[in-house]
Amino acid sequence: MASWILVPCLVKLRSEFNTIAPNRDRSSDGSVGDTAHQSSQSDHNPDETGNVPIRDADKKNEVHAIDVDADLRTPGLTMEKVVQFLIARSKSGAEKRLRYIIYNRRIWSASNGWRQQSYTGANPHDKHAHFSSSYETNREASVASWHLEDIPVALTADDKKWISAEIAKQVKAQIDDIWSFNVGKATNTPTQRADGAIVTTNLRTGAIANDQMPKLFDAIEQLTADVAELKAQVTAKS
Ligand SMILES: [Ca+2]
Ligand SMILES: [Ca+2]
Ligand SMILES: [Zn+2]
Repeated sequence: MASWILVPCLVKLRSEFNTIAPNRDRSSDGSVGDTAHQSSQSDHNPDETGNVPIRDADKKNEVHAIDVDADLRTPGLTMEKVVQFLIARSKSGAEKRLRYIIYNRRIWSASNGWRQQSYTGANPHDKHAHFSSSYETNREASVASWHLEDIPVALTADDKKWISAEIAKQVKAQIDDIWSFNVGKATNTPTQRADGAIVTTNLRTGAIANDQMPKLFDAIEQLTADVAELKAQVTAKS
C-alpha cells in the first residue's frame, strides 16, 4: 500500500492557512514523512504502513500531521498568533481535532491540557509549525471550519490611512448635505428630497417651521448611523 491520504481535517486546516495568508511562503510546508521520518515514530508517516504512535479504527492509509511554513507574508498576521489561537480553542474544548502543536522550541499537547512545554527535539521548528491531528475517525474526517479567519489581524499603517481618509470623506459628504440644506439628499428618498428643498428654502429665508425640523434630525441620525457603521467596519478589521 504505497498510496496515502492526508486526513481531511488537516487538508482543511492547510486550506484555511492559504485563505488567510494567500502569499505565504510554502517552502517549509510538509505532510507525508521523508526517509528520516520513516525510520522513527511520527504522525507524518502513513498510519497503516508506517511507524505511528496510534493504531486507528480504519484501514485508510492516513497521514496525521502537517508542517506549515512560519512565514505567512501577511502584515499583522504571524504564525505565533495562529498557534496561540488554535491552542486557546483547543484548551477551551471548542476544538478537538488536534493532538499537539510544535512551534519555535515549544510544544503544546492535548494529553497535557495544552500547557506550554519546551521542545528540545533536534529540529527547533522555528521555520515551520507542526500540527498533529487526532486519530479518531469523526475528528480526523471533520472539515468543519477552524475559524482562522477570526484571528484578529493588526491594522497596517496603510489600512489606518485608508480608514481615516474614508471616515473623513463620508463625514464631510454628510455634513455638506446638511450644510447645503440638502436634507432630502442626505436621507435619500424622493419625498424627502422634495421636503428637503422646502426646508432649504425656509432655512435660507429664516422661516423654518417646527414640523420641518424633524427632517433635519433625520439627516443627522443618518450621519450618526453611517459613522457607527464605519466604526463597526473598522472594529471588524482591527
Ligand atoms: Ca488509518
Ligand atoms: Ca483513521
Ligand atoms: Zn512536522
